[in-house]
Amino acid sequence: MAEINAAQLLELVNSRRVDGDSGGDARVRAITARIVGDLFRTIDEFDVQPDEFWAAVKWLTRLGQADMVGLITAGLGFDRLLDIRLDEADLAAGRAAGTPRAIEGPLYVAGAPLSRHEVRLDDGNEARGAPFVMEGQVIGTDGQPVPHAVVDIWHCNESGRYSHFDPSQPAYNLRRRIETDELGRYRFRSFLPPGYAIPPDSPVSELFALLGRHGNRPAHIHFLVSGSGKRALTTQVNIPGDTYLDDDFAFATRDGLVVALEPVQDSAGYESLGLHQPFTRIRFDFRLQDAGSEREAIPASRYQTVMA
Ligand code: MBD
Ligand code: FE
Repeated sequence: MAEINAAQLLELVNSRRVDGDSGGDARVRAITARIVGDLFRTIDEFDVQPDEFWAAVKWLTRLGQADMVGLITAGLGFDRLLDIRLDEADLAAGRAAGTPRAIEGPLYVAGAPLSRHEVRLDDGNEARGAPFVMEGQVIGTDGQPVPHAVVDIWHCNESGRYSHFDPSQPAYNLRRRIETDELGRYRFRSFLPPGYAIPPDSPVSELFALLGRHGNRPAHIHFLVSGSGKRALTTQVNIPGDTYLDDDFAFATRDGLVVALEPVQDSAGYESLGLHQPFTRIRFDFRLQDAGSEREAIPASRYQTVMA
């Protein structure tokens, strides 16, 4: 092959294929071509040296080996970007808003134990911090309750770590699903989780140090809510008062999702959750849009490909 310059190389990389004009997938080819072109230009513009390039490759390899790619996508804004784009598409389509969506994050695990109406996420362990109850209804954007909806809940432990990804915790620790009652009601008891911090001494913390950024998330609880004929909703609530409420490394704080904490003195009616003492309550209703298709109603994690 003849000697080629950088522009000719890029053209070759992006035009090669085995089957004449028919090989491969047009969309994948086009997106790959754009990304490769952008990186060629970046290397040129910043005069990236071989040692820098290979250090970056090594970093990506370590990032994948540590299963931390999902932390980087969140920290560089991609997760929130996809939500912003979905919000814009909803607005353009005139779809009723309902409870705002918020990023799933990389720490969801499907198949959490399922209970009816109420559950304790803290496994009856009283030593896990001040008790709190979160309760409310799953409703439609018309305000009508959604009976037998499923509220899938996950939050971190006292040290800010999530079960499954932290092998020291029991399976499904602080992960539960609740099926709402005939009035669409759910309630659960737990402790108020702390915020999250990216693991120190990790590929993620290395990059964040080089970017001069912190890797903290404010205290939050995740939800994946679904119900018959409704669009499945992935969201989070934030607990007020956190230092990082408006400085989330994942940019996920949203109006309407910062809940109020209500002190409750009288635990009457909450005995089935083991409460005989004052506790903190969060009241929150999940307003679900109508599903536009069967696919939209399926409570799928972001990694699942759902067939229509
Ligand atoms: C989390 O707990 C989280 O929710 C996100 C989005 C990223 C890292 C940790
Ligand atoms: Fe989280």
